[in-house]
This record gives sequence, C-alpha cells and structure tokens, in this order.
Amino acid sequence: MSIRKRIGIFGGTFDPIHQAHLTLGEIAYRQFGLDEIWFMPSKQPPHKLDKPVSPVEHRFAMVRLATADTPYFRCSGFELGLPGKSYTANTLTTLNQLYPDAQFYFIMGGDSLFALEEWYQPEIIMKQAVILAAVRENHDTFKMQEQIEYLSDKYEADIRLLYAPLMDVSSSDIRRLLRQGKDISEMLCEPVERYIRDQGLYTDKYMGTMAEVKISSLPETTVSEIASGLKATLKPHRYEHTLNVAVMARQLAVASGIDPEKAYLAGLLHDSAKSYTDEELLALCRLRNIEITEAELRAPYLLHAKYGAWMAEYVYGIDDPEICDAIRCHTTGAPGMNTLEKVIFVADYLEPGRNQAPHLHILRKLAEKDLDMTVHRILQDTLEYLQEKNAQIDPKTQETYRWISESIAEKGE
Ligand code: DGI
Ligand code: FE
Ligand code: FE
Repeated sequence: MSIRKRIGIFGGTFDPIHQAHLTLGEIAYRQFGLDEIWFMPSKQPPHKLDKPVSPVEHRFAMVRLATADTPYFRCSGFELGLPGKSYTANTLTTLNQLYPDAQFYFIMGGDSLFALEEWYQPEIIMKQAVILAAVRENHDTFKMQEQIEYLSDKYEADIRLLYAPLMDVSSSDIRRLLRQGKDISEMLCEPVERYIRDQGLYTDKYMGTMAEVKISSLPETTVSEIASGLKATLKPHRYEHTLNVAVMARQLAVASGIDPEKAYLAGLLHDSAKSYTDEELLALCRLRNIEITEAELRAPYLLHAKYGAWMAEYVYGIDDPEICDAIRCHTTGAPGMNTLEKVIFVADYLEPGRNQAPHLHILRKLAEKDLDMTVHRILQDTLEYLQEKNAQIDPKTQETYRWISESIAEKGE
C-alpha cells in the first residue's frame, strides 16, 4: 500500500487569523491523522467600501506568525501564486497536479455543504479532495447527515464531519472589539495580537485609509513560496541545483547588465517540471495543448523545459513572459535567444554543483566576460557529447549552435 501524505487545506480571508481557526486546524490534524495543515490566505477580493478586507501582506504575515510554532502547520501562499480569480476547484486541481503523492482534505464550514453545489465546478472539488465539514460538537447534525448522503451519492464524494468545540470567536467580532479598544487577547495568539497593535490594524484610522492602501504583490513571500513548492516536489539534489542556478544566474545578470531578480526567478523555476517521468511529461503537454515536436517525442525529457515554462506561469503565477521564455529554451537554446535566455542556459550548465562536463573551469571564467562565446562552447560540447552517446539531437540545438556561431563571427568582423 502506498503511504500518501495527508494534507489538510484550510483556506480563508484570515482577517485576522484567530484561536478558533487554529483549534479547527488542530482538531482536523488529530481527528483524521493528517500530516500537515496548510493555512491558505485568499487573494485580495475586489475593493468594496462596505466590506473592506485588509491587504494580503498583513493577512499573510499574521497567518505566518500564528502557524510558526506548530511543526505540522504551514502558512501557504499557494493560492496567492495562482493566476486569475481563485476557485477552490482550480486550487485543488493544481495542488493534486503538483503533489501527486498527497491526499488533500479540504476544510470548510458545515453550513457551506448546503451551498456547495452553487460553487464553481463542485464535482471537481469533491473529486479532488476529501471534504471535512466543521460542525459544533453539540449541534444537531441530522440535516447535515442528509445533505452529506445526498452529495455523496450524487458526486461520489467523501465527506466527513469535523467536530469542533463551541467557540464564540469570529474575525468580524474581533475587528469590532479592537475598534472599541476592548481586550481580545483570549481570542488571538500573542504574536498576532502584537502584530495588530504594532501595525495599527483595525483601528478607525486604519479602516478610514483602506481605500488608499496599495495592494501589492508579495515579492519576498512569492520567492519563498516558490522555493518551498520546489523543495516539496523536486529531489534534494535537483532542488540544490535549482538554487545554484538561481544564484549563478543572478551574478551573470549583473555582469551582463540585465535585471538580476528576474534571472534569479527564472533560474529558480527552470527545472520545476523535472520531477515528472517521460510518460507524465507527454501526457501533461497533451493535456495543456503544448506542441510536442518529433525530437521531443523521441526524447520526452526535453519537454521539462516547455512544461516548466507552463508551470512557471500557471502554477507559480509568473506573469513575465521573458522569464517563461528563458525556461522554455533552457535545454536546447533557441536561435535569436536574448540575454536572459543566455544567462539561464549558461548558469544551468556551469553552476558550482556541476562536475561532469569538460572545460567547466575555463567556461566559468569565460562566462563573466563573454556570454556569447560561453553559449557557443557549451553547445559545441553538448553536441559532441550527444554524438558520442548516439543520442537523438534536437534540431533546435543544432540551429542554435549555427546561429550563435554566425552571430559571433559577425561581431568579430
Ligand atoms: O535539466 P538539467 O539536467 O539541469 O539540464 P538540461 O535541461 O540542460 O538538460 C541536460 C540534458 O539535456 C543533457 O543530458 C543533454 C540533454 N540535451 C541537450 N540538448 C539536447 C539534449 N538531449 C537530446 N536528446 N537532444 C538535444 O538536442
Ligand atoms: Fe533542465
Ligand atoms: Fe537544470
């Protein structure tokens, strides 16, 4: 029997996260023998004056503080990293794609069971996760049992009741009490309470300026979320390679006068699809309508570059096409490749953990001085290596080699 990791997903606005949230997570963890609970703050909803929601940076920071001391709790920016509007069905589908060895348990309020059919693609939600419906311990659950039976029959859903103690705490109460200057220390964990005080959240003054608060993306947390996503999916040596490529790409970018942080992100994500087998890569590319060339059909591992570009955009929420392009051509190169693409191509080959290829020492010195020459030499060595191995050579690798040879010759004239 395979041992699947059991992960509870607890999404919400968490404005702010409070004791009842944490208790519910704790109970789910115990009652269902889960391995981890991921608290997932939701994206910023469109700004509404009557229902203001604190900026996602604050909500995320509070969840991070509240989960820090419990080893099986995790603050996850997964949903924040997905493009477009958040739908539970999409989030769960993507989670299952990214963590094929996990069984997800989706935590929701019991009352929501009666509205679940109106959610976006309820059949997908119920297929992708076990549903844990929270009910108060002493609550009469007869109606709910009926609804569970109905949904289970109709959707082949696996729905279980999550018995939570009666706790009279809600985020809106907490916000109101804070505005009135009341003591709410019982309802929040200490670091969250301190954070709210330090940042002056939920005071009248703060609510009054909500409209001006800039809703920024989360650069640092995005990077750390990407890194933890990669760490969870890649083998340790591959993850280390990824970090090495990111760091080296950043250095090369500085030397070449392009944006170092962009290079870092591209380096970080370039091999994100490396955890898939050849069969999986073929299947996933077909699923996403990604074109598969003859060469890729014969050597499907080449597809990790294209599929990695897809994952960067749709799984990790990278909306910069240049980053995705650099990932897409990192294995074969591409005629006409730009500086960022060259930087990733070179860093991938030369990062300090690599020790198999010939001429590494010379090439590492050359890379800081002449990027084009380095790309040229790497392609030369790669083609030689592939010929020796009698491997199928992707015409794109050859085209890139011809192109870079010509462009160096032109430069020399
Ligand atoms: O994913 P990495 O191992 O970090 O590096 P990569 O994406 O550059 O992949 C390296 C492998 O890809 C290496 O074994 C050489 C191979 N490769 C590069 N160009 C071609 C190629 N394999 C085939 N079949 N055809 C190519 O044109
Ligand atoms: Fe690669
Ligand atoms: Fe690589």
